[in-house]
Amino acid sequence: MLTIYSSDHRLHQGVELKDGAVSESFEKPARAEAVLRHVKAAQIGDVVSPTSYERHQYVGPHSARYVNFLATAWDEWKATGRTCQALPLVWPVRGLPSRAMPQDVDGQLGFFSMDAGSPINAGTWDAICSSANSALTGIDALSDGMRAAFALCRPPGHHAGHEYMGGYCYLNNAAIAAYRCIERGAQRVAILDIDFHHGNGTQEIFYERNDVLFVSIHGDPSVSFPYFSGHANEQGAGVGKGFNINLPLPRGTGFDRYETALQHASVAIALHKADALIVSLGGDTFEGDPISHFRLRTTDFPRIGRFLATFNLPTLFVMEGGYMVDEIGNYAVNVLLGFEGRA
Ligand code: OKP
Ligand code: ZN
Repeated sequence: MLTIYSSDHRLHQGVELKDGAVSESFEKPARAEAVLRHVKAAQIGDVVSPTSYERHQYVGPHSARYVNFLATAWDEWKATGRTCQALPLVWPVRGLPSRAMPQDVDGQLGFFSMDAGSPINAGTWDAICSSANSALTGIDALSDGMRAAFALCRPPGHHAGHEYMGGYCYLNNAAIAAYRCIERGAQRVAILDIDFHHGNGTQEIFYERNDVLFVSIHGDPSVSFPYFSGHANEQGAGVGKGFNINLPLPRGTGFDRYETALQHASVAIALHKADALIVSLGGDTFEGDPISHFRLRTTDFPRIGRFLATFNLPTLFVMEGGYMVDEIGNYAVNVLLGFEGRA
């Protein structure tokens, strides 16, 4: 399987607010490096750098003004005399009357975010472009006839919505790939999100569409991030009604229950008659993940991969979360090896 990876992800190293203090983000460069090491050790296939794409490839899934904000926020922040990372600290929550875009960067940071989990620094824009471009390069390989590819994206993307960043995400790599897939001629695409966290951004972007099916298996949002999205009754709207399927599972879920959800997902994906499958792949369903609450074991990951292979679709794997750095590569690559029938 072809892997697409750029070392430009290292240009982005974030902070997060944890236990009342600023600390190094769980979403750090060592994650992608660990996955790359496992890709090489398992000899999963060639590793190539992403092609570069114009910024308009991100517009559609995202608004032009949001993409422009991401591209310019660091310079705007720097121009105010600050050298620390830029974090949002105020949000237009329900009850506040204005939805007008503020003029200064502090206001815009809140306007274009869902939480303070996506800091912006000097290298963020280049890193997030390399991540999105990896997904675009992967989907182009599929459109050219390849059976499967692995976009080793970092930062992740599935929490990023049409006009907001959050949850370590900025550009929604899977959604950008799905748009491209349709641009390249696909009629229908299915996105299966198997990161521990609900892919709220991907859900939002395709909520009113019937050509892109979104199915997500994740921790019940009543007790898990992102809290405000991911319930089973969010089923899509307008012509998209029925084309958004959330399968929330309780804390402590192990493979038995997980497998039942995977089977539900596979039935929906088969009915959709998709031309391609995009898998938002997280390693944070593992029992040892420091910020997640499922209990999948090492041997469960190849089983997931073997099961996904039975869908018989051109498949792009897009890396999302997974925070047990020493192990994340192991789980991600074990899904791929299972998919290829090698584990
Ligand atoms: C991103 B992905 C942890 C609080 C939660 C955000 C989690 C984002 C997960 N101290 N922070 O879906 O893996
Ligand atoms: Zn996650």
